[in-house]
Amino acid sequence: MSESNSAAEAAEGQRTAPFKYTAALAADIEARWQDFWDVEGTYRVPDPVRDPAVRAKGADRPKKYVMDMFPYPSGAGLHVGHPLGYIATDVYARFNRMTGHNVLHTLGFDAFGLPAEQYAVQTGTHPRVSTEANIANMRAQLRRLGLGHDTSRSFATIDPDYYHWTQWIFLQIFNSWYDEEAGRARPIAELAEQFASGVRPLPDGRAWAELTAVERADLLGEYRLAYASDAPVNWCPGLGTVLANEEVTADGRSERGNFPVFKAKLRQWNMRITAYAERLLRDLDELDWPEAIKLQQRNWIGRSEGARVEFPVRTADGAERSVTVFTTRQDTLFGATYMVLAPEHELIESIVPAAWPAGTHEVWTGGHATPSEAVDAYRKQAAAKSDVERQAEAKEKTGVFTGAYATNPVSGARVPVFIADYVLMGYGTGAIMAVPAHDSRDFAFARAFELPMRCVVEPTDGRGTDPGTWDDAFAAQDGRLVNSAADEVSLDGLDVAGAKERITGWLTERGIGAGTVNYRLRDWLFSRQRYWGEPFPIVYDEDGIAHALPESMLPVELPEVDDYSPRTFPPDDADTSPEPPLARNEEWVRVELDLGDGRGRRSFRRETNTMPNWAGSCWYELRYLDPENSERLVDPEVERYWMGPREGQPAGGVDLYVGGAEHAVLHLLYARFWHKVLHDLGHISSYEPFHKLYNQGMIQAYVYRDERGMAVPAAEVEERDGKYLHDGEPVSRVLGKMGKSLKNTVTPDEICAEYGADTLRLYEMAMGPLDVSRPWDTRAVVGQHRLLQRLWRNVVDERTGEVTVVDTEPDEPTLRALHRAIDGVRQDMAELRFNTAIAKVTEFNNHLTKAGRPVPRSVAEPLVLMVAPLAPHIAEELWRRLGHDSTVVHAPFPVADPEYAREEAVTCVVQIKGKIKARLEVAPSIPAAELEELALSEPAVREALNGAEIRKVIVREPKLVNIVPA
Ligand code: ANZ
Repeated sequence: MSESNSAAEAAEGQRTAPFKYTAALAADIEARWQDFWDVEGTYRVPDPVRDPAVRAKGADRPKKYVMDMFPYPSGAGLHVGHPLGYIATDVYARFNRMTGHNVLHTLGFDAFGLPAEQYAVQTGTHPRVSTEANIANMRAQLRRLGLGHDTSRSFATIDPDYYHWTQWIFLQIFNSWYDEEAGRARPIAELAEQFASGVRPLPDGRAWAELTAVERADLLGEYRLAYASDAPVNWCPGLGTVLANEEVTADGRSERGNFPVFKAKLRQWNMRITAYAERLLRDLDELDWPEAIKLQQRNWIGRSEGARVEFPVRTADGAERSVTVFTTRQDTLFGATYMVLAPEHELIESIVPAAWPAGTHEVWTGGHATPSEAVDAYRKQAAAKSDVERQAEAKEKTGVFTGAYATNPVSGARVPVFIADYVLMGYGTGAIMAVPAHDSRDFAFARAFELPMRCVVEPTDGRGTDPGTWDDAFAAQDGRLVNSAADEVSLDGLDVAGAKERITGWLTERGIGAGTVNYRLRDWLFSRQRYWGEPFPIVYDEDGIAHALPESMLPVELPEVDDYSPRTFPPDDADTSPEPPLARNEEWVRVELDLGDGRGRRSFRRETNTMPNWAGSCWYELRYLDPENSERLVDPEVERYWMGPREGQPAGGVDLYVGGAEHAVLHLLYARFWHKVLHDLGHISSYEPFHKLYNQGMIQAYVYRDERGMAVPAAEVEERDGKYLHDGEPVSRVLGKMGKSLKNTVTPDEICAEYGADTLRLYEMAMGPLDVSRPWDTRAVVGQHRLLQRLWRNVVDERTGEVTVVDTEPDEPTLRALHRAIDGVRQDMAELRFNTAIAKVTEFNNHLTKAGRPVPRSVAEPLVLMVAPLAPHIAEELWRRLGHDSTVVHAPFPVADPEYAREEAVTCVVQIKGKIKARLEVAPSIPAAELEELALSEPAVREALNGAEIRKVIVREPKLVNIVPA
């Protein structure tokens, strides 16, 4: 539609039908009701715990807590793809309000993070200033969509009132340890007490009283759920910060900025999420989440059952030591013909001899004169690779002999010890027993290094037991054990499971091994060298001991600095270390405080790292419940009301959480972890944050590119005879993301201006099933606008503006159509099938249009009510025009009369070889399979068949089934 055209049309329309539903009328209606809802506080969620009046009235009303993954307030604002999920949750929340639920729905902002900080670095604008401006802009964009949020509960993670509690939670985690026996977190003070009283002996056998303050702090640090350690971390000199594993790409670069990332030993904060591995895994079973997301979490946690086995080894100076390996195939112990340590393994230094042992194979030495030379060279080479590169299946196996031998504990064989990069330090024990006959990587390595192989599980594919003749390892676990007998123990003849059990028992008895469970999950690196994040509530004393600040000193507010950027370094200079921006503000860093520990005022240095931007989103579901509470993070009774465990939701949690599938592991795992710690410490009753998770699809957009491959503005592309032209030149079209750089952004503001928010909402919901990605098509939006125009016309006279409904009784077909629509729409809405709900509303509205006006009030009203969750503004307007003086938002959703909702039955004839044997009354929409089953179980049919075998059944649903016996 060209502009002049639509303007002319509008003028014409204004003359002939001044009360037609147009963009102008929609704009008027929408602005008016949005203001009204604001002023009236229509969406304010009453607090049923604190407010006795509400409690009395709403005691029997079920609650519904609906939540979106909150947005990062980017400077670019929203495009039409962003609100897909927000509209969906809004429709769902509105539907639930109308079906008698006490609904909590609001939206905050996840506002710490890199973009604002980078913008600050570039422009000198304080991140708070730009972030708050972005939030204001986004709020305005969202308000225009008519989202029924309780805005009084909204907050941003950068609000000191909010991060006060983020810091408070950090303190709870810091001040806790995981008691394996109790299976939960407990206050660290209780552990210190156990040490002090002797109930729990110290690992090194000393008495607690003998320990210095630093030693005590170090020992407790080994247990705390938040702890500082010198672990190897991902250091990115180009960004000037360390990164979590998840922020590093498969080829070892930073996700953001694509700079090289190095492994460096730095003192950093970590969260002991690994303590919760088993519970994070187990409790997935209690959640109503997409299987795909559960699977990703399971894989991320990566539970492996196996054993630890000790292999004796002699150090270069003759001392007896042992290397512990982790294996999932302890049954193959007799087949372990060599060992591999990760290049970073700490034992290497002590076992490398001065010279190559006599008879060392030439390929084992890598051409180096001495073992230590070989090991040093190989370690350097390995340090430059990412874990993913190192583990690539297809990669040629590299490594080098350490010059040392270990002993296979069961066969007594002398096995050479190698280092190789396919063994990772961060997994298991960083050492493996290599079983080339039954592990493909070991097989490839053994072939390359001419190492012996021993078959210990008889192949079931007929290849024989001589690995010398094989092309690959026999990794299947369905064979029987062979070549696995020693004086003390034999596994021969057992199956793999039996062999695992026997050998594990044998190892355990001798104290040289034990069954164990290993997890792929790593502790969570929790500090960043950034400005725009939550400061840690931690100070260090002169001995470098970390102290938690007392609660009364929270929040620790972000101080001002002159320069927001962390110091960055040449991207490939690995020998650098991070310098956080907060460290530059000496006045803030050095403090004199009385921590209330009886030691009076002392000098401290503040922690200058900040928390990663995942922190704020780890617990926001709790703060929406009680956003103004200045005494506690959330009142326990309020939490119990909204999130507590109940029937069908044993772990409790938000009733519906909608967001993108890209958050499958990080955010959702971190949030689950924090929630569990808070639960263990008695602060909340639920032990999972999100009961039901739903991933909405993406709104995609066409990207048009010219011959040079440059994106051209999508809005300027014309379609002619199935070809796409820009400035007369042909352009290609592919489906992609929506974004500024692809020049295909459509904003909700544009669509609201052209059609109104109700049309936009309907269009987004009608595009397809919510969990499926769909291409945006601006030209199709008008279809939903026309639906609203027809709806309007069924109630309001376009020329006079008068309501046209009448108080006559609807005819029977109309009643049937109405109740079928109500029945279907109700089910669809409850199951988030908004596209089919819209189809049913459309069908019914068309029925009314065809049946001819005026429309009886008794069908117009339920129609308006059915539309209300989807298009709330027009529904509110029509509802009021129909004479109601309270809001449609809380009006009851219509209930179908089963008498009319029942589908009229049709008669289906059942034939056998073309002869009619029975007649069935069935629903017209009966699926073929169901009809077939019904026909076959019909007594008359069974009698006629008399047990004969059936060759074929022809179903022409709903009217015919023809059975052809053999
Ligand atoms: C001997 C063996 C024989 C193995 C065999 C496999 C097959 P998942 O299932 O992923 O836990 N492994 C252990 N630690 C490793 C490390 N740090 N880096 C690389 N590989 C490591 O895999 C466990 C198996 O991966 C272990 O079992 C070990 O090889 C290897 F026929 O031990 B196995």
